[in-house]
Amino acid sequence: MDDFSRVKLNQSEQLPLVPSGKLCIPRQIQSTDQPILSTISLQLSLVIPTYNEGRNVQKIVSQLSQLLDTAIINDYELIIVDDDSPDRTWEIAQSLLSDYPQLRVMRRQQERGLASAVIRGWQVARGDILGVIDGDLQHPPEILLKLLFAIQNGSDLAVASRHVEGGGVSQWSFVRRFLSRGAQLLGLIILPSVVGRVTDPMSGYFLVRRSSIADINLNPMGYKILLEIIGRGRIGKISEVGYVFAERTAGESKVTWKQYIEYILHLARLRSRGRVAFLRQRFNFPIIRLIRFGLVGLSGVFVDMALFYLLSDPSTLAWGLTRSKIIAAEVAILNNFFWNDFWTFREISSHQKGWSQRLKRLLKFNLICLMGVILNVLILNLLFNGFGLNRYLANLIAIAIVTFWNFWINLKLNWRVTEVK
Ligand SMILES: Nc1nc2c(ncn2[C@@H]2O[C@H](COP(=O)(O)OP(=O)(O)OP(=O)(O)O)[C@@H](O)[C@H]2O)c(=O)[nH]1
Ligand SMILES: [Mg+2]
Repeated sequence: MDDFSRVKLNQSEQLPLVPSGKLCIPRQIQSTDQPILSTISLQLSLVIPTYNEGRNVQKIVSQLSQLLDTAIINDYELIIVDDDSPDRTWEIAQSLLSDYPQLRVMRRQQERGLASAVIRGWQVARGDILGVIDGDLQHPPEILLKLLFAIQNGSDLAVASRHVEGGGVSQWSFVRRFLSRGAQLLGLIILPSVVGRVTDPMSGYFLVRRSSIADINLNPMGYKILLEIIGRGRIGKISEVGYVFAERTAGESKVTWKQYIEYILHLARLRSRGRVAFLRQRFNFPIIRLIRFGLVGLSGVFVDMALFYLLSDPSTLAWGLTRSKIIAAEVAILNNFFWNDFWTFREISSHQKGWSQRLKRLLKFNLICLMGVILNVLILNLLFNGFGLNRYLANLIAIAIVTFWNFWINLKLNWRVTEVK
């Protein structure tokens, strides 16, 4: 079932259907709500995300329509994506439909958030160029034609920027300027390959070629859709056009501290994606499982240590060293097996249920761990006696190698998928 067959009808039949499922933009235009129009390809689809912009919506639609009618008449569409605003922005926008034939209005009731609103709008878009502009008149419409021109001239992405010539902010306080630049600096540190490609990575005003982002699963957080586009898209040439970010004259800002947190999480997500995806694609390597395996191993060290103390310490049971160690190690192995079976390799073990199967895995796990101990001693000896390495460093390297060995052998021989499809 594709994203467009799982659609939900809006209350008013005039409103386009709201796509659900993955945030993936189709390469081919496949809007199902207007089958006759859907075969027509337009040059530009501009999404205007709104939340409580009832006082601005008429003005922005009128300004954008006037402008685009002079440049690409009947070759564009404006898509308002409203998140069921309490001020009924969607209803006000809907009342404009008869005056503005290029306008479409989407009312989302199941999802929230600026970035996903933009993508939902692009999913029903019929244009070859996709764009976004704020609905509060802070983005000057005139710039749009320059952005369009840049794409027509070969750019994959054209960004309206406050930080190139002709750009700026009107009356921002010192604190807001500081936060904005601070966020950019943080972005440059965490994700230079993405954030460093544009002067204004926080811009919410840009155009992008459909082919540059089609068929990619987008996964943005909160506000910063541009980061997602540069981070995941196939973006070659980028152009920037300066603009002055105007002050709001009506309506309220939705920016809160939450957006700053989401921004940092988004950067982290994009960054780890790069690495994880690289490892996964190049080596088909289950990196997440290895991380889990490592964490479970760490928990085993604590179990082993605690029990070893309880059994062997003169102040507690004062049992013999070897006996205590064997028991502590075995309990740690049981602990590790439990977590690996229920967490690290959950998807695999859930297909091989039953106590006899589980017992078999436990015995194999024990055997592999035992081989791991032997390997550990061999490597330790080689590094310490053979290469003269510091004993603790040698032990650390031995532990790292053996953890990897344990993981790999367990993956290949123990928690392996045995069913034949
Ligand atoms: N659909 C939708 N639109 C949103 C949401 N949050 C904000 N918007 C719209 O996105 C645009 C930008 O939001 P603003 O709150 O103006 O953010 P900003 O322009 O960065 O900040 P200000 O300068 O404080 O206005 C506006 O058109 C908002 O109405 C949301 O959750 N859903
Ligand atoms: Mg705004």
